[in-house]
Amino acid sequence: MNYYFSDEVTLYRKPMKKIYFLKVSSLLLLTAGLLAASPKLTAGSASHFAARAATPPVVNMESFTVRDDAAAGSFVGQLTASGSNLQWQLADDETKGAFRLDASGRIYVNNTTLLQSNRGKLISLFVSASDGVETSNLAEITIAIQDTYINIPPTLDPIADRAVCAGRGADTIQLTGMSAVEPDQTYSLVAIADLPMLETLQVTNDGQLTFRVKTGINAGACMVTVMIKDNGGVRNGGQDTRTRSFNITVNGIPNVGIVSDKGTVVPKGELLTLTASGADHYSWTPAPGLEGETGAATVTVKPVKTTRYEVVATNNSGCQDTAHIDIRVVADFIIRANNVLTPNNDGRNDRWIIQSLEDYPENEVIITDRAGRVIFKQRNYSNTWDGKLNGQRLAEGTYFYTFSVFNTVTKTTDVARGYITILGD
Ligand SMILES: [Ca+2]
Repeated sequence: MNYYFSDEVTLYRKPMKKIYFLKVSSLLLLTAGLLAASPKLTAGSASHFAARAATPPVVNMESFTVRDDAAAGSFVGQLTASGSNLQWQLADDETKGAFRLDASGRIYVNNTTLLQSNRGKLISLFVSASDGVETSNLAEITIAIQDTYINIPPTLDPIADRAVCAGRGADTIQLTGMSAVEPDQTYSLVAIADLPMLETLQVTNDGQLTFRVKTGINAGACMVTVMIKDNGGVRNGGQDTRTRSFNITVNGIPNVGIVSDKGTVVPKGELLTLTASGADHYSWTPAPGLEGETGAATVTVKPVKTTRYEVVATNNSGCQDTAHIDIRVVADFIIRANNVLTPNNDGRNDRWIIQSLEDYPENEVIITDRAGRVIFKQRNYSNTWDGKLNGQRLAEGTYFYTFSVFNTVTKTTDVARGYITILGD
């Protein structure tokens, strides 16, 4: 057997291929051992031997390319070497199994997963060819694994425009349709607004978009753009992003007021008209004394006790506010006075006496008979009426009084009504 090693053959090109170096070291040791044992060989440099007889095959240094999406069994290339009746062997494969080499020197794709995991790389196979007598040196064959991957852009459903009412706190939109498309990819979401109208704008990767309009912004609109980005890259014309935009419109809330045509302090049974303003639609809340239509700006109420009337007001943009008005019903006004007169000057019940009259300054007394004729009328009454008209005693019977006094607290006139019976001796 004759062996030939040439200094010109660089077997191991890359520093990373320590494993091959080790293998070749053992190969060299093995070769050296064989050489030492052979009586045909002359002494010489360990790496430089002269051939005596047959020439071993020499593998042609070739490079091949293969697409990363090639199917298992796809033909990659045919190796060539000098010599004939060659038997080929694969000594090592940098991909640990993406390729196989048949005995005739044909390289095929062996494992697509390994092939794809090496996409974009230039990998090495180490091969040798034997003619049955002589075996070639190990030769490095390089294969460029083309990266043909085209990333499909991620998906995100369109996002509907959103209208919000000013000063209403945070709002949340659930985004839908997020996908990187390729199952081995992940994605992330970001959102930006084109105008500085939002105090917060956040989107989580599960699609919860939250925003809050800045305090003090009562009207306006901005456009929010959401971008989904996957990790598939953009090489070979692929796309890794998609954007969706939508508008946020801020509508003002109504400034609602209520007025009463008779003020807010009324006597029991008073009929009032309440009118709300500041919005486009109104809905009065049912309450005692509120009757009839409750869906108009104006309602009539007849409270029998102090009552709060509330209205929900909505403007045409759908923003609402509420307002209320408290109608205070003053209690019935009662005076303490004798309701019997015996005008005989005996000192008892000779005059109509109102107790604590000094508490009612600015009063007026009117006394009528059954027919409604005014018998007596006096401003600032002083407990003097003696049941007489023009100095003559009135006929026995029932007479009616009206005692009016201006209430300085309620700014209304309190009226007490009752009857007085005039008896004879
Ligand atoms: Ca994708």
